[in-house]
Amino acid sequence: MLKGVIVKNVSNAYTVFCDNQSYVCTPRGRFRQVGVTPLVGDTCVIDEENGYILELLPRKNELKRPNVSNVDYGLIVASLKEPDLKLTLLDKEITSILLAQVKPVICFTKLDLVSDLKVYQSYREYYERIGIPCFDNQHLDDLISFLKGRIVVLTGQTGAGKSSLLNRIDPSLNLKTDTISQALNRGKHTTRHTEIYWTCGVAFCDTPGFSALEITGYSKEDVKATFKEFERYTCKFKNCMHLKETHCAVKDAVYRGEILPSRYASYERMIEECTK
Ligand SMILES: Nc1nc2c(ncn2[C@@H]2O[C@H](COP(=O)(O)OP(=O)(O)O)[C@@H](O)[C@H]2O)c(=O)[nH]1
Ligand SMILES: [Mg+2]
Ligand SMILES: [Zn+2]
Repeated sequence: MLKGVIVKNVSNAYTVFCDNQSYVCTPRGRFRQVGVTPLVGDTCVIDEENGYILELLPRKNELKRPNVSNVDYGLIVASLKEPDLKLTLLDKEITSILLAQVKPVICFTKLDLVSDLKVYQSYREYYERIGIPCFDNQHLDDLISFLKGRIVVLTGQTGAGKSSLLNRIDPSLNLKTDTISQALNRGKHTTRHTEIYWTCGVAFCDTPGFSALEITGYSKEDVKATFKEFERYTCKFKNCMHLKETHCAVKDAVYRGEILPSRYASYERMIEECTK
C-alpha cells in the first residue's frame, strides 16, 4: 500500500503519483458505496500491486466545475475575443471558485486581437481593486512568480487559451490546442481530460473547460458573500439583499459608478438563479 496524489483521470483510469512513480489505478474502495468519486487532486491510498485506489483522504476543498480537489488557486483564463469576454461568465466563475474556498486569479488572453484596450484596462483595474489578482498571457513571468509553490487549476471557456497558456510557459508540455470553431464561436473541446503538470515550480491542472456554468446548492446569502466589494456599503436595512429594498447603498454605488454595472447585473442574476 502506498499514499499518493491523483494527477490524471481519463474515464475510469486514474494516474496516482507516489514516491516519484506513477501508477494507473481504478477505484475499488469502500468510498464508492457512499457515492464518492475520486478526483484529480485527491490524496489516496493505493494497492500498487493490483492497481486499485483503496481509500480517499479528506479533501481540503472541492471545486465542482472543473471537478478537482485540494487546489490553492482557480486560475480563470478569460479571452478578450474568440470567444468574446463575457463579464457575467467571469463573475460566475469567480463566485463559483470563492464558494469552493479556493482563491480566484484571472489571466486575460488574446489581447493581440483587440485594437483598443481601454475598456479591458478599466475592467482589469476594477477586478484588481476588489482583490482579485489579474495577469495576462503576455507577461507570464509575473503570473509564475505569483503562483510559485501552489496547486492551480485552470478554468474558463473552451477556446480561451488554457492549454496554449501552459504550452507558452513550458513548450515541452506540448499540449493539444485547436483553433476555435468559427461557426459557433465556441471552442471545440480539445482537452478531454483533467491532468496536473508540474512546471516552473507550479502544479498546473489543465481541464477541458466548459461553455456553461451552473451554481447550485448554495444559498442567496452564500452568493452575496462572494461579492465582497458590496460589504463596504451600509444600507438602511441590515440584511439588505440590494434588490428591491429602498435606501440601498449598493444600488447607489452602482449609480455613482463605483460598482461596475455588470458586476451588479451578475449579482442579480446569480441571486435569482439560487434555488436554495
Ligand atoms: N491570437 C491569440 N490566440 C490565442 C491566444 N491564446 C490562445 N490562442 C488560440 O486560441 C485557440 C484555443 O486555445 P486552447 O489553448 O486550445 O484553448 P483551451 O480550450 O482553453 O485550452 C488556439 O487556436 C490558440 O492558438 C492569444 O493570446 N492570442
Ligand atoms: Mg485545452
Ligand atoms: Zn443594499
